[in-house]
Amino acid sequence: MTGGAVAAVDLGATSGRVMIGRVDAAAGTLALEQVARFPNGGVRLASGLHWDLTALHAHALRGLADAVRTEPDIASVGIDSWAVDYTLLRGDRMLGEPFHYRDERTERGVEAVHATVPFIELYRRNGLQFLPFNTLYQLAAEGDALDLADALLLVPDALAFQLTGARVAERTNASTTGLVSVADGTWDTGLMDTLGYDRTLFGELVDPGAPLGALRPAMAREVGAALEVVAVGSHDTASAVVAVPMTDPSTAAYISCGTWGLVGLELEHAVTSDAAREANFTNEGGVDGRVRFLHNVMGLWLLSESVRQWERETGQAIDLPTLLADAGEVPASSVAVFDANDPRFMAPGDLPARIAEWYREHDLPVPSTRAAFARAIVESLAEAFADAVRDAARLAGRDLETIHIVGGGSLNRLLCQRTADRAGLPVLAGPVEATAIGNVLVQARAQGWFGADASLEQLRTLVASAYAPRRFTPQR
Ligand code: LRH
Repeated sequence: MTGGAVAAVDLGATSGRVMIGRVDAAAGTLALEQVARFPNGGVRLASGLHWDLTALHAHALRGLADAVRTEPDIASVGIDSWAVDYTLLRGDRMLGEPFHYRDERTERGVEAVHATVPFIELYRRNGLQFLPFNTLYQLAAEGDALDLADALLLVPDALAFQLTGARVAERTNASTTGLVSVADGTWDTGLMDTLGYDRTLFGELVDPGAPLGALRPAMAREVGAALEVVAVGSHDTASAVVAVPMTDPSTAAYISCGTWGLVGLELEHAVTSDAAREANFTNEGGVDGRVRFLHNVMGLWLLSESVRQWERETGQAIDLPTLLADAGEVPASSVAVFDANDPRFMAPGDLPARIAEWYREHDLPVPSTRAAFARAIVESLAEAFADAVRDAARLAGRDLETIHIVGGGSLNRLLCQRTADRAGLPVLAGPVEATAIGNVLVQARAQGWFGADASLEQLRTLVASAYAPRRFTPQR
């Protein structure tokens, strides 16, 4: 058999979806059908900002039931989500909803961890850029809950556990915890010991493509079929990178642009030089043991959180396409670029006020209209993207010819064009659903539809033909 259908559960910070992916490797066809979409976001509880994993689980079950009704021959299910966040379990019970990586508690954790293991040493061991919410910092802020727990599962693993009973740690997402060795991709038990984290909390590492088992009987009844769950690149960015239609990864950069803009390269070997550490570049685990050498840029969060604030202020919905069209009319030269990566922009709340504060501190004019604000955000993101592409090329010693933008940001033409202009390289935009496509393709390969040893390049050839990218040529 060279084809069939699989289901992808793809959870993003603002929404989740269940998609059916239909693949025929021999015929060279690939198509996605969205069967469910549901909202996601932070929920404030007495203990801080959390995710509502229980609601996501319920939505995933309903979505899978819709998928089975639409396509009774679904061969398997794969789950991906944002990185770093986790649930603690005692037996089968979840010890509360996972904390959201934007919760402030992580600050305490950073101090505690760095007091025990300085960042230079951490980087040598795990190769990760400093992000205050990396799992190892969150754990240092857990307190007593850690003593009660007997297992820790990252979000996609936690969902897979609820569905199947498997307690595993998928490797690409595990690489974002800070507790996996960059040298060999296994749990760094020495680091766990030093930081006082019980090694037995962490599940067996599995690779994308590994079977995780069939739905528990109670779940199968709700879904209408005992679907098999298969590990994929469960870190959404790892799945997205699978679906970047790069013909030659040695001359291409990618930007996986959604809530975050993940800007970097796919490498065969990690780069953990002093220069890479100083530029805060990360070496996350990719599918097939590739390295995702990248830097987190704040991403479309800057735009969406600003829009949320304006909507809160006015009580009126803002139409994003109209706002972006208006932003396109504002001359780029009339707005100053701000530092999109300033940590003050991370927390939810009044983002335009914090951007205005940044401008005042730097004696630069604050944009005077919403359209000008939106333009400033696009220009600042494009500049941060171009900078990160230049850094990546320099740090990895590569000569780049193209930049691929995938994810929601690939629909933002102004952002794509301005990134091309500011980087001086052509941008190839799309596919928008790269994460779900990567999830689908890793399952399709595990089903044997591509032949057992199909490379990522073969999968990407299919992506390029099914979703021809839109080209943006640099204008200056
Ligand atoms: C993007 C993402 C990113 C992580 C962040 C927490 O969704 O997974 O790769 O750094 O969320």
